[in-house]
Amino acid sequence: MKIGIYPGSFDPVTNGHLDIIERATKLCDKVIVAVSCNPNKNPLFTLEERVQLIKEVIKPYSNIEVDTFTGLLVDYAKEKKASMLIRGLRAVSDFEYEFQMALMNRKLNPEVETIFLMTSSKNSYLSSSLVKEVARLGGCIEGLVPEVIKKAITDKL
Ligand code: COD
Repeated sequence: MKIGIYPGSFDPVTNGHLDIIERATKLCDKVIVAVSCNPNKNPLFTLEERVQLIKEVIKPYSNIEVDTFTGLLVDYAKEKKASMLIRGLRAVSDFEYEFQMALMNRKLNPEVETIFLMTSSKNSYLSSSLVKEVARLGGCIEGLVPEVIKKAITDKL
């Protein structure tokens, strides 16, 4: 069974993340969306809220799990018997960070391969941070996140 892990902060999940999740389900028998516990990032949504929101938006799919993890991603991948780490790539600015992380993860555990999925053009400018900033300043986030996430952001702010 091919298990892929899509790790991230997902604060909150956007249409860009969802597109990657959906496409990853075609490459893996099971996709685990793994939400990082890193508290240093000062997230808008708690870990539990982020998990719950992802669960809401992945309801139509049967081969996706949502989980949380602490510690090293490669250790979590080993524990879950995953052979792939799925990451999304937007502009060149993502590349340096993703490249460094992929090489470090491979050094830590050569058994796990990082697979990059190129963003869809309609989502190429989309990030959780920008969505939160636009919402905070009263801008329209219609079409950038699923309806349930839009409501959660509005309620939170
Ligand atoms: N289109 C396509 N892809 C997108 C889009 C979009 N619009 N928006 C985001 N993405 C991609 C990102 O490029 C990323 O690949 C993924 O979606 C998740 O994004 P984020 O921002 O929610 O998550 P990150 O990048 O903050 O997650 C970082 C991790 C939590 C994965 C990382 O810090 C980690 O692995 N931490 C665990 C500790 C560890 O093992 N450290 C050593 C790593 S070498």
